[in-house]
Amino acid sequence: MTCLVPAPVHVRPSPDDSFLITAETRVRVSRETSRIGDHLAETLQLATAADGEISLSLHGADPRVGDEGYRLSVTRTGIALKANTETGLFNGVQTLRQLLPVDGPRVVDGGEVLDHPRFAHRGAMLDVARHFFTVDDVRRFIDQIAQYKINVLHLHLTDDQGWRLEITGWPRLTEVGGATQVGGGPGGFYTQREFRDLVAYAASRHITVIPEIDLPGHSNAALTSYPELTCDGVAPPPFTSIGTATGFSSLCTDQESTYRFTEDVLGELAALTPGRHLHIGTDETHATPEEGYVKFVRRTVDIVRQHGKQAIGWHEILRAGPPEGTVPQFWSKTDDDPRVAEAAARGHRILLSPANKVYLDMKYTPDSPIGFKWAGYLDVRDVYDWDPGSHLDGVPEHAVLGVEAPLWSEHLEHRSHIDHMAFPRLPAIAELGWSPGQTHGWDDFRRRLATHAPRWTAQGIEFYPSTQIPWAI
Ligand code: TNX
Repeated sequence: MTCLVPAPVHVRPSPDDSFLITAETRVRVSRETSRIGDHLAETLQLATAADGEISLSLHGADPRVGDEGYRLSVTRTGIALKANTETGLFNGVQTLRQLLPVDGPRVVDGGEVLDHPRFAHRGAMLDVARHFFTVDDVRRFIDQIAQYKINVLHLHLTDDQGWRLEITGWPRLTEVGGATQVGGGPGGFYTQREFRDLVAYAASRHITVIPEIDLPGHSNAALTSYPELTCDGVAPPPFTSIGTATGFSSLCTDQESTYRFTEDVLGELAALTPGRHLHIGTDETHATPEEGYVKFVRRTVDIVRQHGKQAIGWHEILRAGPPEGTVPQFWSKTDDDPRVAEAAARGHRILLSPANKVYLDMKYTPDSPIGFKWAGYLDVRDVYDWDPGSHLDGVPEHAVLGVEAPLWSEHLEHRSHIDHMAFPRLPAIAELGWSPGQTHGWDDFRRRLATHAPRWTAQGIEFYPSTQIPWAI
């Protein structure tokens, strides 16, 4: 029980009380717990039954566990998992999986765990625009992150180098805009059906998808597809370079055709998205005149609201003075941003993705084979050792919606690159989002993290063996 990541709120190990799972062990389920019970039984390759030693229950959980937490108790005679919701049970199952040895007899450490999250939003972002990743790649990523109690997958679906989601009213977005990527490869896109399936797959792992359409900048793929979105009516050529030069493209904010486009795209996106949030980008708009930016963002936030959703934008969105309920996603390297602090004081919840702490596309060290370094080298300790509750001046813990780790894909060509950049850093960031501040401690964390390497290997995750982690013990 002392190897869990993220660290639980309370753990009371009782080593003499361990439980041995055998082929005869049954998962006891009722009608209301059958979905999670089936998931657990499948994971452990056990059968379910009306009676059994491993029980799941939606009654009698400690009220402290809230909507996402759980209570797990392991004794010599069985394992009992209690929660108030299916999501709570799912999170408890992830803990239970970590209590099982990777191989050998399936002895589960005895004791009690009481657990619930620190922040509501514990996210990972995958950029499928710069390099396209297939539905299978994304499913695999979902399975990887769900184990660490990450509950949001933000998909960066469009950028200068590619448009990755079918929009039925605007087919050239994917026919033309989806047909390439960084380096000039063939790119790709998700049909609406594939996208719905992905959203449903994530939901089965209790993960909400937040789709991002990056507007009005980062839009070269759209402009290439539809010249009427530009101010001069001339379609620019496709952009396939790695492009640290960002912010050069913009939708024409003075034309009504732009707003018809935005309305159609966000309308279709809202219909595909069960979650509350649509991400509208709004970052790095150096090619958009300020007045046009403010007008565009206000209208676009309004469109999102008319479709019953709330807008998230990179924190530049605050320049447009968006209404309460709009979530700014902070991504700078500074720990002092007066505009973000002022928004927090006005009641906005802030999503934290500080580039110098959680950008998973940064190199670990100067020797890393891939990645940027503009926000610094980020080894495991750099991403772990900071406090989201006091990181930004004037943004107290209660104003923090959560923590999200972006994985930009300019340098990521294969799924093994996702593995390399996300592991072991993403579990460290997941712990910042879930675990209470008083469990935080580098020495204990690195010891716990080290024990996860055999799990990753068993799952085929090609992680980076950082020299900061004592892997051998
Ligand atoms: C900045 S963060 C960007 C992305 C790049 C990333 C590379 C943000 C809102 N914009 O467009 O991919 O840096 O690290």
